[in-house]
Amino acid sequence: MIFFKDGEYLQEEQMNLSINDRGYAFGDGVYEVIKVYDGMLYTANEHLERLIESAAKIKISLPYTLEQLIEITEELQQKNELSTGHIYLQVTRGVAPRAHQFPDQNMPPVVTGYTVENPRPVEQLAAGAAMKSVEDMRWLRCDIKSLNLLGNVLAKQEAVESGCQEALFVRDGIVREGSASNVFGIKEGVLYTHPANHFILNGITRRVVLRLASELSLPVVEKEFTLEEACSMAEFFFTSTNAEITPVVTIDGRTVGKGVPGMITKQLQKMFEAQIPVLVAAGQAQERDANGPAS
Ligand code: DCS
Repeated sequence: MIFFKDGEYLQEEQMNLSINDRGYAFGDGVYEVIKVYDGMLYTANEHLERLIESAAKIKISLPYTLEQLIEITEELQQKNELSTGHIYLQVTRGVAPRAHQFPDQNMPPVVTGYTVENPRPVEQLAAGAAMKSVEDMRWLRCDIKSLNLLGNVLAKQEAVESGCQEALFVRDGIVREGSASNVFGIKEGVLYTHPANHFILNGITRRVVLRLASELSLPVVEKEFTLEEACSMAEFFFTSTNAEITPVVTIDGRTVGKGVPGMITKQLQKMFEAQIPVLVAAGQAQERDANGPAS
């Protein structure tokens, strides 16, 4: 595995991270997870723009332009021959003796990255998942993709311990998002999701789903809804870079809709697959094979 650190591509044993890295001491940094399908980056621009935005929101000035970040991401994919999986990029405020305030001198941020091979979760995409509601105890800047994930970690653990695949954050009675995903409900032909404000991360997959809904002429309402309303939706699903569009079949053990992935959810999954360029190419190849050699 080849890692990226501050402009260099290194073997694991060459990776040298400081105990005084503010990411390690305070979780003082931001990160991104970028999907790769069959060796091709998916929505990398959006992810890297969000990385720059997240860094700016916590007053870290990234030492790379968007173009340079794309180059780093591509290099990591190529050097590790990553087929299907993701690229993890992290930026911390840098290295300085431990003190809460920003370091006096302008420390350069520490930028690191690596790749992870992982297949699409095809079984869960087909069968659906169970969610468990958890009190949202995170801070109020959930729009920042911060390294501080304690609230998310504890929520996910609670969900897993109850035999669920994902946690459903509820704050002030309102359903916000998953521990590492956004959530959507469908009722009477309308798609509902939480507005993109400081209570949630505006997911890149969320944005893709909103585009697909508009292609499908599916009305979208971005507004708050309660846990009770979530449970009474005809269909429910969560979205993320790795989970794509995962149907939800139960919330807190209560059946959602018919207790199987919903029709519109399945339609959105199909459209999602169709817009992954490589899957489109593979589909066309299959069609060509079925129709005999191309003329
Ligand atoms: N909300 C939270 C809290 C998340 O952590 C994530 C992604 C999302 C929503 C969905 O965003 P994307 O659609 O842009 O992925 N979490 C990343 C993570 O930590 N691992 O994989 C994705």
